[in-house]
Amino acid sequence: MNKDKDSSSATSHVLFVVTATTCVLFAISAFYFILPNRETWMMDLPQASSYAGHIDGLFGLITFLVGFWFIVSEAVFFYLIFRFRRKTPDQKAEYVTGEEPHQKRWVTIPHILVIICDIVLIFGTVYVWYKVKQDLPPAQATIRVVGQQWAWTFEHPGPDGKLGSEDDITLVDELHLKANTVYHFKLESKDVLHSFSIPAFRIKQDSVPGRTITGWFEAIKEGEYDIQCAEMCGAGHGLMKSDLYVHSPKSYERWLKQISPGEQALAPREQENQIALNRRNPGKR
Ligand SMILES: [Cu+2]
Repeated sequence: MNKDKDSSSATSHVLFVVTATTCVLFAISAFYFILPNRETWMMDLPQASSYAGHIDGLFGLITFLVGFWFIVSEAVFFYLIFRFRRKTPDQKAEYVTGEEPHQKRWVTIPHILVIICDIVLIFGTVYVWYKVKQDLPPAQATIRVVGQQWAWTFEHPGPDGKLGSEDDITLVDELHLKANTVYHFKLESKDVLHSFSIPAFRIKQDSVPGRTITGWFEAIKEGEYDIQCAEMCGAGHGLMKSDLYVHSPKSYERWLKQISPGEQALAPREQENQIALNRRNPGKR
């Protein structure tokens, strides 16, 4: 009988040690991978817009504050489990009302500290929200973005630099921007809700049928990035991937010259899709 109790208490000790070690290792590895390098913790996503660093800073702040309290609370939790474990086989659990002042302090003090952290987070959030979504710096160029099932159409200003004129360049699933230029985007939807998302810019904005939503971004790193729809918009939602090219001023001029002004050009991927469709339905055009 006593042997059984001894072995069950030994098992619970082993379980306790294994669980505690796993939690500690998990927390340490999470912090090891997350904190040293911001671009690493966002899974190697470059910070390609002027406000990407602000968004990442906010994520970092949330991770740090929540991570800190996670580690503290887990440490206290495991300490209490260990400290008040059953010491003799016939020991009964004690009923604690939690009404004594020294017991209430375990709730009130952490509560106040967590509320202070919340206030810090709210200030950070409002600051970043204002910067990204409410403050609209003057536009150096404007583009029109239209979502539909299941593609994005991008209208770029042509050589005259103005949107809504004859030389506009319309592309499907392909957007070209000039680096270090403040763009306003006019976002629309032809059918259902879509979400215009450029992860490298840290921007995500719903497009709503019947509304034109204005937003902004400034690309600060040249390169090729993904654009995707971030809202389930129907069976072909997964096909709504587009390509973003951020050019240097010279390469933008070159691209502008290459593409015939005013022509409704199909992006290469769209041409491929059309070819694939024709192959599948040879009779239909
Ligand atoms: Cu979608």
